[in-house]
Amino acid sequence: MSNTIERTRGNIRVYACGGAGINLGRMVETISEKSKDNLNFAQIDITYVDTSLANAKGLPKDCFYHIQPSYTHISDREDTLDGSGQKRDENAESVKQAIPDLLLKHPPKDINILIHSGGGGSGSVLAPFITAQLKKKGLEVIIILIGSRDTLKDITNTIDTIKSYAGISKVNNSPIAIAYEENGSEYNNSRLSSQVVDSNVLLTVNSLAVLFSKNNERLDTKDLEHWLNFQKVTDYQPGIVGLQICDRNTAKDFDQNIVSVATLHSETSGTSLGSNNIPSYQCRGILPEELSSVVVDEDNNSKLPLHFILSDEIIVDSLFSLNKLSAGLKEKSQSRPNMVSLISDDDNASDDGIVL
Ligand SMILES: Nc1nc2c(ncn2[C@@H]2O[C@H](COP(=O)(O)OP(=O)(O)OP(=O)(O)O)[C@@H](O)[C@H]2O)c(=O)[nH]1
Ligand SMILES: [Mg+2]
Repeated sequence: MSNTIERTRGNIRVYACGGAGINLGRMVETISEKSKDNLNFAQIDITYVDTSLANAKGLPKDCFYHIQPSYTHISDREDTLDGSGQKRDENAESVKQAIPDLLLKHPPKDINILIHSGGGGSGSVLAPFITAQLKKKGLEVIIILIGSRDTLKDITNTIDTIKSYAGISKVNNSPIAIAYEENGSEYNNSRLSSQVVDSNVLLTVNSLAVLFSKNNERLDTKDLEHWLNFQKVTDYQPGIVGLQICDRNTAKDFDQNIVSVATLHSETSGTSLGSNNIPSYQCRGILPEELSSVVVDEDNNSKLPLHFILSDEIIVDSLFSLNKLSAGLKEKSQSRPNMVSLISDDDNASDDGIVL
């Protein structure tokens, strides 16, 4: 047995919810497999949850939780659920009732990451219900939300999902950090493909695994608790905040209001954000030497420090722009004349609607 002090390894539970969550959870599993024995990364356990089996093929049975239908009377019992078809209230009651059992079988860890889409009808309800339960227990949660503006339904579902997190934050008087990615969002005048979104999600989970490894010198659990629960150490009120991870180069261009930041650095990199944007709270940890040496750009310059920024502007800006788009689309559909009836009384349709 070693007679020196060692810290225990941090651990993360990923709840991969709904179709997009499951697809991304599978990718996270592949990358976390590579670092499964590396103490510089938190250990990641993934639970896949859905109302449907459509995305679950090949998953180990003990990692997948299929939401079962809720019923009050035995005669009301349905056999099984098979998706929500983008209707967020379709299975909401069954989802709500399943959460305690889900959390018993797949218990939360030090930090719980929920990955899901906003546009669908299952992950966008599952993840907020799980979050509500975890927040009630005072546990730490980070959301990775993939929004979409493909259709008006995607947009309104994404809006309602963001609003759900605002509601949970309010009810629990506790902040919720959301790393928001958007399929097809405007970025440098081009559209972000879902592959780019996927790789951003993987980078986010991988970086959080390093941040929560418990192996960054000078950074302890309380520092990270205060980073996420900034109301304990700043004048900011709890609410939803966007999480953005910036390195030394990208931090220079970050121009939104910073509420709190967790920074990983090397002995020589310093911890500054390199801008006039001074956060209300910053906690700092030294990245293990083995990892510091791989965080470099094309010219072999260190990209450290790495900043995990929480901003109250990011997520509100996204919500504002989705709201604007949805209002325009709704106005357009409502201004269309009523659907022209193709059948008149003269057509003499039968009771079945068949015109002979
Ligand atoms: N980036 C990314 N987006 C995805 C992926 N799979 C689905 N999406 C997006 O997620 C939205 C569809 O939501 P899903 O997650 O499939 O829906 P769900 O949660 O399973 O809900 P229902 O199928 O309606 O019951 C669409 O906007 C897709 O573009 C993926 O692998 N990567
Ligand atoms: Mg689905």
